[in-house]
Amino acid sequence: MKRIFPRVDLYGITDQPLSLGRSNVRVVEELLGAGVRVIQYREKERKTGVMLEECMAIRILTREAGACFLVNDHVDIALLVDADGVHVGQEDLPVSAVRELIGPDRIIGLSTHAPEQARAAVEAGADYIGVGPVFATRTKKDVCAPVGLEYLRYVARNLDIPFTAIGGLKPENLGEAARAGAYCCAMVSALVSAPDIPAAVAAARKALAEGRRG
Ligand code: TZP
Ligand code: MG
Repeated sequence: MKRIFPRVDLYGITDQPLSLGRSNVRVVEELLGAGVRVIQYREKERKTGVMLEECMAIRILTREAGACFLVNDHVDIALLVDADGVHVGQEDLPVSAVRELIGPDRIIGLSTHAPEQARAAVEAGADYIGVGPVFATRTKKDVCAPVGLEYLRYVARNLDIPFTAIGGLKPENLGEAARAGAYCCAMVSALVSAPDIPAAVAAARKALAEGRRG
C-alpha cells in the first residue's frame, strides 16, 4: 500500500552531536511523546551498524506512535527496518534511482533550494520536497546560502506537492514561515538541542498557530 507523507505541522530530525548527550532513540521518544508525527533519522558521522540499530529501535517507536519514519540518504537501512521512506538531497542518489530501489509505495523526499529544483522534483516523482534553508543554519555543514521566504512563498503558491520548510526555523521565526505559506516545518536544533523537548515542541506549535492566525 502507498505510504503517504502526512499533513503535520512539525517534522523532527535527529542529530546526535546536537542532542545534549541524549541518544537519538531517547530524543525520538521525547518527540513522539510530545506529538511529533514525522521523524527523519539523519546522521552524518555514525557507523552504519550503529545507524541500523538506532533505526530498528526508532522504527518500533514510530510504529507504536503511528508516526511516519524516514531515513536520510541510506536506502539500505530504510529497507532493512521497513521505514516509510527516504530523504535525499540534490547531490545524492537521484529520485529515479531511489524509486527503483524502494519501489512505488515508499515515500521519497527531496531537498530543494530553487523553483527549478522544485519543478524537477515533481517531474521526477518525489512525494514531498524540503524547501530551504529558509533561514541561516549551522546544523548542516555543506548547506547553500539561505533561500529566504521568497522561495517558500513560490512553492506554497505555485506547486501542488507536499512540502516542508526547513533551515534555521525556531519559535521566533515560525510565524513568518507560516505566513509565507509553510504548513509543515522541519527542525533539527530547535528541537533536539532543547533541554526540555516537550516544551520546545509546544513553543513551536504555539508560534506556528499564532503565525497562521496573524
Ligand atoms: N537541510 C536544509 S537546512 C538543514 C537541512 C538538513 C538543517 C536544518 O537544521 P536546523 O537546526 O533546524 O537549522
Ligand atoms: Mg543527503
